[in-house]
Amino acid sequence: PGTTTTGALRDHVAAQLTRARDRSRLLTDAVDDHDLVRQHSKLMSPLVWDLAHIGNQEELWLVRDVGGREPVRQDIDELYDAFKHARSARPELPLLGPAEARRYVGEVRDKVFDVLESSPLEGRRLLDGGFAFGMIVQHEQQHAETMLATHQLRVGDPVLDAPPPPRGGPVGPAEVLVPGGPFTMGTSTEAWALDNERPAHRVVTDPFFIDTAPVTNGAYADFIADGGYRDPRWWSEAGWAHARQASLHAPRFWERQGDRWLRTAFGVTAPVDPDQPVVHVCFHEAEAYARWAGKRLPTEIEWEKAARFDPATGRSRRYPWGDGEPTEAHANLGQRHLSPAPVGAYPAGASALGVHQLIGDVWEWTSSDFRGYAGFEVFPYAEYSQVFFGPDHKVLRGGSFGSDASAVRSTFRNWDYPIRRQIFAGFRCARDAERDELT
Ligand code: AVJ
Ligand code: FE
Repeated sequence: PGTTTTGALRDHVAAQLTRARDRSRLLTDAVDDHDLVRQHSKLMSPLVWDLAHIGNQEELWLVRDVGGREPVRQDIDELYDAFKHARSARPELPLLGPAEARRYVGEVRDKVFDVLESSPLEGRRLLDGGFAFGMIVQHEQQHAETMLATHQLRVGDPVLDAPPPPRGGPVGPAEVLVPGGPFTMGTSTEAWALDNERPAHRVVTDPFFIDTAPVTNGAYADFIADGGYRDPRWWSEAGWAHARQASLHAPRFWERQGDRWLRTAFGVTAPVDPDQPVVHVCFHEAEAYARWAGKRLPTEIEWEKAARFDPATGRSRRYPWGDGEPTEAHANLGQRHLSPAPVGAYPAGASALGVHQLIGDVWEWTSSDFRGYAGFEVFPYAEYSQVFFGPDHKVLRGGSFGSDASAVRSTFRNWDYPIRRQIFAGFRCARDAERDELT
């Protein structure tokens, strides 16, 4: 790569770092100091912890490792190590205060721009294609989504604002047939892909049907009205036990008013929009709905095939719509709106097979446990992915309205416990194709 391409990459990295920081600032400047330091839910860190943790990760990887510079604040590493203190315990720690945290992340960022100026962006795997910088951009954007989830849990007057999502539209048939056979899953070429997305590998599937759109609030309300939460037939044993113990009866943030459902989002209470994808359901609720509907959740293999496989060429695309980066026309991403968009709002974002809204709107629960692909290699640290592999975490795909475009791809894998619902998670259904349905 010559100086021009390196220069262009450097500009790209700088722009992405700045965009991520603008968002962190928006999310932390929107509330007063009291709201920054307090705990809005036991499931979440205080916002001021997320902010300084973002700076600390950036310091560890870009200032110290890539830059080889002296530490900015080595004394606080332990406070902001996510493995040292549970989220619920973080408010009691001697954290940097709001002003100190802001000063700290600013100081780190100044040094990072200096490191970026002199970094060759090649020569070492961590630097190739700007990977280390891309990893830190994605880390900040992932925490921005987490901070957005904290805002959703915060009680009080609205402090965030965004235009409503675009109108819905037709999506064609309710489900499409994905042909059986091989496709390429994962990636070995995407510069900023994280270790768990690698390597690219061939996977063979049976033919299956997948819903063209995520399950809507309206459809989910039918499940509730049909007594879905009271009927153990639809639930796994673990799901039923959890639903009873946690008194689940509707998605989180829904509230019954007379004969209709209201939902509160970012401090605003309004009737549930029947055409928007359902959000804030846990894996167990998604699984129960699917069984009630006579279907099942897709595996993550099926989800990725529906998103990437182009039957005309046999190739896997980078995104459902092709290889080009997401635009406003393709997907509801980046907190541009404060809710999922109604079904059919993104016809330009449909996959080759005609599946809509795979990227953006809501994270989609899959039936798969989080595991490394064959050939998985830890890179650059085991605590990003590997320590979470196993049966305790379920994979989610596609990103939400709160995910930034830099931190979601058709290969991107998110994971969480099957009981979690504070994340922006919904789902779509799939089913096996019967022999007489194969065309
Ligand atoms: C990939 C969203 C599960 O928030 O725990 C942030 C991302 N990793 N800091 C998380 C992450 C380290 C991670 N998830
Ligand atoms: Fe983190």
